Amino acid sequence: MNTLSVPTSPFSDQVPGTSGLRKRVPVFQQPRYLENFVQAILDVAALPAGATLVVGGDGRYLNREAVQTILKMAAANDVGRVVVGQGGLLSTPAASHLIRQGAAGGIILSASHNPGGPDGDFGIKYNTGNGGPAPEGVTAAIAARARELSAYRIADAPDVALDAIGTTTLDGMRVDVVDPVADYAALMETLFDFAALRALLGGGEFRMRFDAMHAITGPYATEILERRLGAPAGTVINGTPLPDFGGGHPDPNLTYAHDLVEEMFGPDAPDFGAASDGDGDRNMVLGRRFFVTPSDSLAVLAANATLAPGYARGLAGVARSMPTSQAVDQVARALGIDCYETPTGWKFFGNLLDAGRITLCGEESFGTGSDHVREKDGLWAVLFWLNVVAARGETVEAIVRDHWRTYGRNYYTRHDYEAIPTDAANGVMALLRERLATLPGTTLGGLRVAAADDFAYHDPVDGSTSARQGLRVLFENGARIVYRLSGTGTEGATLRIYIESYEPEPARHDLDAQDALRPLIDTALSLAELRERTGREAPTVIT
Ligand code: VG1
Ligand code: CO
Repeated sequence: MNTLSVPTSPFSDQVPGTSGLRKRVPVFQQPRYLENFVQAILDVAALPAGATLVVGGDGRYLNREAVQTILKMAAANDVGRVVVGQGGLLSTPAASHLIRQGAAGGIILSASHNPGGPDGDFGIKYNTGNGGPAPEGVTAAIAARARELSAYRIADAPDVALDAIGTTTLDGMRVDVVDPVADYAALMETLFDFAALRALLGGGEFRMRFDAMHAITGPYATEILERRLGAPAGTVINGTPLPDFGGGHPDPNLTYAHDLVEEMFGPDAPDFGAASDGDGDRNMVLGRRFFVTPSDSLAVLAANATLAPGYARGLAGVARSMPTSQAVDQVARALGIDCYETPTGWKFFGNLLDAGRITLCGEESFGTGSDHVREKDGLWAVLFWLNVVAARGETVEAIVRDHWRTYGRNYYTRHDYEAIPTDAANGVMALLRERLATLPGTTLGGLRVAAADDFAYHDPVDGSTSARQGLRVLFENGARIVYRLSGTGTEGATLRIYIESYEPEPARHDLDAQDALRPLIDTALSLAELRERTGREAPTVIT
């Protein structure tokens, strides 16, 4: 054993946010920065001797170097075995699945939808043995440990060859370099009707496009959609993962997935379009000249779940993050199942999934998932949609419009104000907090306020409470305005304003969401004194 104990001192900013520690690449390039955080993770994880750890990332700039460092530190900290994706690559859902195959935990390297490259973002997070992001208690313990570190342990050993599949050893620790796609693809085959999907995609009539945005889902989508399901070559675009995502912003929404959006809204649009994000856990689904909001997507999948073999037995329950629209609540009511409302971030779904209380869950931020893993899963959602389309023999647009007729339409939008000065953002939130108590019973923009609060979540499984999870203004007609500060940004503060209204009347289902929500949007801006306090005239991104 050639273990070095390297003296170190803490960094003041190693506090995980909504999904792990995300910082700009130069921050992670500081000597000892990554090592400190990894040591804090390993100390808190306290894996039993000989345990297995899964390691992999979305391939962004620094991924390879970070994987080598983590392997050497794992060896020095008595980890028995590491399972690592070939080339150091693993999508977040694939990593979750591998952890669930018997590992004690995993370290995932990703900053998800944030840009990559030398000036982009990098990130690292710890997932526990259930395959899910560490719960708040664990991330808080990691932050506390990082604040008191005085040394880290690392093996003085050569780099591991990551490009060839097979087993090697690193200073006594076993390292299995595995195909990042194989196990995940096999899992998908157990959930969806691959015969029906093959008939749909290989039949020559139905055309789809999948935009991998030069991020991690390229190899997964190519293997599953083109090789296993027979979609024509070229179905997957931007399919080669690049360390800087080709200079793009690997965020599957109408703003950043421009190649796909142009084609899907163009003259010869395919029947189905989809995109995923940097680490493969988000999804956007489009029909021909038709955008499916992530909130609607969750509701439609819940309503049609039994059409997919993996969900034919029905749903135990569903959950959505608080800012996600209440469309899925309508479906749960109709099905007579529970619907849970959790804070933003996938880690809050873990207990509900583990306890068998829910089968499907999702977030408005293009995240949908189920109990098959403990992360949201981009390609899974796309396959689920294709399964529903194949089973119903209808277009995406027809399926969604039919859904609205049955359940009503939840008009929904999110306005992001990115990179505003932290003081201004905090000022807006403080003002709103002050105003909350005075709002119930008053009328704003013609609507009566039923309740207003700072959302707190009481986990029904472990009894923990998570407070200050977003400010809500709830109107009597079911409309809502929600304000939150992002916990994934790396520059200034990002204020997110989520706006929703419910429209049961089919004759009014054809409006553009921005038009339908305009009065509420104006109310949201004036209540927050947003223009006055930030100088911003318009949001940075609208989804
Ligand atoms: C955002 C989304 C949240 C999501 C998180 C991680 O967090 O709003 O719903 O769970 O990103 O997704 P925030 O704190 O910036 O609002 V990913 O695909 O970036 O891991
Ligand atoms: Co992601």
